[in-house]
Amino acid sequence: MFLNFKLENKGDRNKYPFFLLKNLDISTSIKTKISAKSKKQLDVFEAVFGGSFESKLEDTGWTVEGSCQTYSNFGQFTPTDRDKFMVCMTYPDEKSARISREIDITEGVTSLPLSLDYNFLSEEYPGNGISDWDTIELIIRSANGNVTRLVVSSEDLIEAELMFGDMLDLPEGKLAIGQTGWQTFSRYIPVSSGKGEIKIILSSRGGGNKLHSALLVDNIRFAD
Ligand SMILES: [Ca+2]
Repeated sequence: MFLNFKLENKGDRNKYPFFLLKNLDISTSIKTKISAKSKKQLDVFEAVFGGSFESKLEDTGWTVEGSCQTYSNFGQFTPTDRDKFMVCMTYPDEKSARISREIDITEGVTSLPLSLDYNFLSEEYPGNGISDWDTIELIIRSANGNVTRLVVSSEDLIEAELMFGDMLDLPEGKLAIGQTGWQTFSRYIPVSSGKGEIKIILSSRGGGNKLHSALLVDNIRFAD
């Protein structure tokens, strides 16, 4: 006979999940296995990680360099998860903007399913006649020093036809841009246990007009 129980925590830190077992006669032993990537652990992690950017970046442990902050809306763009999202930009003529934070990987975990939603906006778009290209990077450094670095440039995205021309509707007026639209990035990242770091960087090579480039990010989670 097999009995399967599913235990889930939907993200409320103040309510611990529990089973109430009553009048259950089990004549054989019960084996339990709580995976290192269990839903409960992931939700608790999310509650302290601030991956949905609902609070000020500094209040949830993110370190900010350059122009990155949380917004309820940016131009016509709104969050993909809950009420706020994060925007880094290189307005008016900065070379880079980045956020980073420590991640503490549980003993025995060698790979993390990392997902996030992003939209890359850039004035470096053929329709604008600007072509000095900007890049976005996602860097995960493990406690053992291993680094996973994923980079994509506006040039790569335009060549792959993954960026399309649009107008950014700012309070000061409309601005011609290219954008990827909201995309979900999802990948298993090799990690080692201990304290590592996650870093997201937007960098620009040349000058822009008004916006230069912006990277919108929401819903960083450690789940498929
Ligand atoms: Ca959010």
